[in-house]
This record gives sequence, structure tokens and C-alpha cells, in this order.
Amino acid sequence: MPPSITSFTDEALIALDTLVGRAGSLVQPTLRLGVTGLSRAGKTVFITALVHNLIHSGRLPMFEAARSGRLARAFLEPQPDDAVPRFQYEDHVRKLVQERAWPDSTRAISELRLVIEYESASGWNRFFSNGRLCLDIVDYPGEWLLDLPLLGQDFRAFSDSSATLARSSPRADLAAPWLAMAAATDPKAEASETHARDLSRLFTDYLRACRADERALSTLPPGRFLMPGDLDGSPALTFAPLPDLDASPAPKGSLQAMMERRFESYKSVVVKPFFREHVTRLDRQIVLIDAMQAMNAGRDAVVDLERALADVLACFRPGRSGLLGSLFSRRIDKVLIAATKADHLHHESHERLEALVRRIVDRAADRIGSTGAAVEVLALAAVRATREATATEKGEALPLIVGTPLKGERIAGRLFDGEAKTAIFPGDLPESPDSFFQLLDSRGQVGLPEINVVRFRPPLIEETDGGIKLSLPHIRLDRALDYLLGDRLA
Ligand SMILES: Nc1nc2c(ncn2[C@@H]2O[C@H](COP(=O)(O)OP(=O)(O)OP(=O)(O)O)[C@@H](O)[C@H]2O)c(=O)[nH]1
Ligand SMILES: [Mg+2]
Repeated sequence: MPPSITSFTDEALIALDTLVGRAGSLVQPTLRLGVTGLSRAGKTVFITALVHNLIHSGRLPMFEAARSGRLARAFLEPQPDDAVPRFQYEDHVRKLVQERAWPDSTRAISELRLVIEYESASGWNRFFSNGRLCLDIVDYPGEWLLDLPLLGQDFRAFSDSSATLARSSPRADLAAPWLAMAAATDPKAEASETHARDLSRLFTDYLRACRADERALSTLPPGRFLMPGDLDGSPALTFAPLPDLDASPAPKGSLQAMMERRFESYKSVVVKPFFREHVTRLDRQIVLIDAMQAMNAGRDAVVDLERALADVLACFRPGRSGLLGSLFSRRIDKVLIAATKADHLHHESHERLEALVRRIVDRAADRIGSTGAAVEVLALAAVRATREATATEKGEALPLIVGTPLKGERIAGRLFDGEAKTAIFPGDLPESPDSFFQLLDSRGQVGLPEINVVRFRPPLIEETDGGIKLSLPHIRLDRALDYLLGDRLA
């Protein structure tokens, strides 16, 4: 066979392949779910628990399709994008269930396709065939989300906002080494790679210190500085903001010019493609928020969380801001804001947690002048690591939670070994979120409610008589599923 014909056949095959793929996605309904959230918010745990509960027919009474017995089965299938690593579902489950350990922090993007076969609720649809929905889920390091707001800034604006933030009260001490070096730097001097690297390193150290547990701050762009993925050491990451730039343009060959160029390539080569290829193709979003950790760390952490959310939410309004309008190819039609790790509180406080998170989000939305899109807020725990108990103290019932603290956790001076269980009083959230925010807004450091956040190990999963492991326990994961998937399984 002459070579030209072979290549013709190859091309035809590829074309046919694409065509079949396209046609496939037409007859095969697909839903792309974005699991969004700042770093450590619980995205990886959420995805693992969601998939585990669907595959193993977990207890999902508030998920209508499950309750009515219409879910036939769910299973994993090869994901659609060959170039994206697969979400290591099996590894995460093994770690959670067998080792009773949480997954590691996510270092790169990954994707998973779950196929859900169901019986249609309407008689008419059922007449034709059973339904099949492909759920594509994307997981990525939470830090990268913070890059979204950078797309609307030039280097000068980025430098200004970074410097203002770095000089503010909860950060100034951590930022001192970087600010001192930046102050001694002449932006108009000749560019030097060593100098750029030193500035970038000190700036990254400062961001890393802000993220540490005691401060638990959230607004920390550029995201790849903390989680570089495969770009570690690349010139696109070797830059830093330059505070107090004067209005004159950067001279050719100067440090300022070099930093500007690198900041622009960071946006165009790193940030934009990531959002275009992943975030903007989503149909639905769940935004996970760890308000507990912020409250535990105090006022500054809550304010900073609110700021980070405002920055990010501002970008999620395609069309309006114009900033990302051209990037969004689909419209996100449902957003669920979930206050995660609700198992850290007694259920009596869950409504209060929801109210608080709703207010944090509202205030964030107010600040960006949004009309308040229809979003749902829910307090949930993707994996429930505690159970509840009550103690009586001086004739009063005290709501407690019981769990196994992680090895190395310290509560009231007692060091835990990862085996011993304990009961703690998690603290009371204020009845009305207003009082919380009044305290928050009064600049004094007076008493935000005392919340005790202890890191517990994942729960022990018991086996039934038949030796079958039960699925991962949760709090309101079923409600989240109902909101996010329910209408697509009708
Ligand atoms: N008790 C409890 N802890 C949780 C839950 N979900 C997450 N956590 C805790 O939060 C930590 C972070 O969860 P991840 O799912 O790894 O968070 P992530 O959003 O994927 O974080 P990055 O990958 O760093 O962006 C875990 O190591 C757990 O300690 C939950 O449902 N209950
Ligand atoms: Mg993760």
C-alpha cells in the first residue's frame, strides 16, 4: 500500500475517532463538577468520600435518587483527558480506610470520571432506556485558585496590593525580611538573576509562614509559589513584587523590567491555561470553606478568609467583570458553598456554622458589588471522624464530640498517640452571626468565641457480619449530592 494511502487512513481514523468522541458526548450526558476551595479546605477528602459513597451505596437518605432506589450502580471509567493525571482514588481510599490517615496535600491537577447508571424517575424517560450520567471531577491544589484574581492585575497593581497586605498587622512581622530586602533594592538597577532569586525566595518564605497553622491566613498569591507543581525553579516563578514603584516606566534591562516580564508570563503561560482548560469548562461548582480553622486561629484569619473569598468570587462572575468573560465557555448554573469539617462541632451548632459561612460569603459578595447569585450554603463533613456525646456538668447538659486525635495532637497539656480516644467540648458558636461580626469588626482583639479544633483521625470503618466494609460516614454529603446532581438524574 503506498505511504500516502496509509497516512490517509490514519488521518481518517483519527477524524473518525474524534467524531465518535464528539457524538459520544452528545448521547452520553456529562457533568463537569469543579471542587474548589482554598488549600486544606478538604477537596481531596470530599471527592474521595463522594465517589466512595456512590460506588458502595453509602447511606444517602437525603439524596433522592439513592433514597428511592433508582441508583443502579456507579463505577469508574477512564477519564476523557489523557493529558491530565488520574485522581488517585484507590490510594486515597486505602489511606483513609485502612491506615485511617488523611490524604497528602495535592501537588498537581488530576481528574476522575465516575459513571452513574440510574433508573429515570419519569415514566416517559424510563420507557426509552435507563439513564447514564458521566460525572467528571477535577481536583487541584487549593493555592492555585488564588491566582485567578491576578489575571486582572498588572505588575504594578500586584506589587502595590502585595506590599499593602505585607505591611498590615497580622503579616508585618512575617514579611519583615522580604520587605527589608525589597526596600534596599533599586528596581531601576540592572537585572540580576541572583537578586531576583533572593527576592523571590524571601517572598515565598513569607507566604509560607502566613499559611502555617498559627496564622492560618488565606490570601496568599501567587499560588504556585507555595505549590509549584512541575514548575519548581522555573523562571516563570522567579519573581517577586517590588513595593513603592514610581510612575516611570521600567528601563530596558532593569530588575523591574525583568520582574514585570516574568509576572506577565506567569499569568499567560501558567495561570490562564490552567483556568481555561479546567475551571472554565465546569458545569457546577462546590466551593469548600474551612471556617473552623480560621475561627480557631482568630480574627485576622477570618478577615483574611473573607478577603480571599471576595477576590476569588469576584472572578467567578463571567460576563460581568469582563475579566474572565471570554475564558468561560460554559455557564456554571449551580454553586454550592459548603462549610466543611462540620464533624468538628456538635450538630446543635451546625445551623450556626451555616449562618456564619453564609454571612462570610455575603459580605464577600457585597464587597464586590454582586447582586448575590443564587447559591446554596451547607455545613457538611465529607468524612465524619467524630461521634457525639453528652456530659452533665453542674446539672447542665454539655454537648461533646468524641474521636481519636491524630498522633501528636495536644489537648490541655495531654499529648495524644493516635490510638487513644477522647471527648472534647468543641465550643459554642454565637447564636446570631451578627454578634460574631460585630466582634470581628470591633478592631479590638476581644473574645471571638472559643472554638476547639482538634485534628481527629479518620473513623474506624466497621465491617458488617458478612465481612463487607460499610461506606465512609459523613454529614450531609447526601444533601450536597442532591443539590449538585439531583436534577441530572431525574
Ligand atoms: N474531621 C474532618 N477532617 C477533614 C474533613 N475533610 C478534610 N479534613 C481535614 O482537612 C485536611 C485537608 O483535607 P484535603 O482534602 O487534603 O484538603 P484539600 O482541599 O485537598 O487541600 P490541598 O490539596 O492542600 O489544596 C485533611 O488532612 C483532614 O485533616 C472532614 O470531612 N472531616
Ligand atoms: Mg487536595
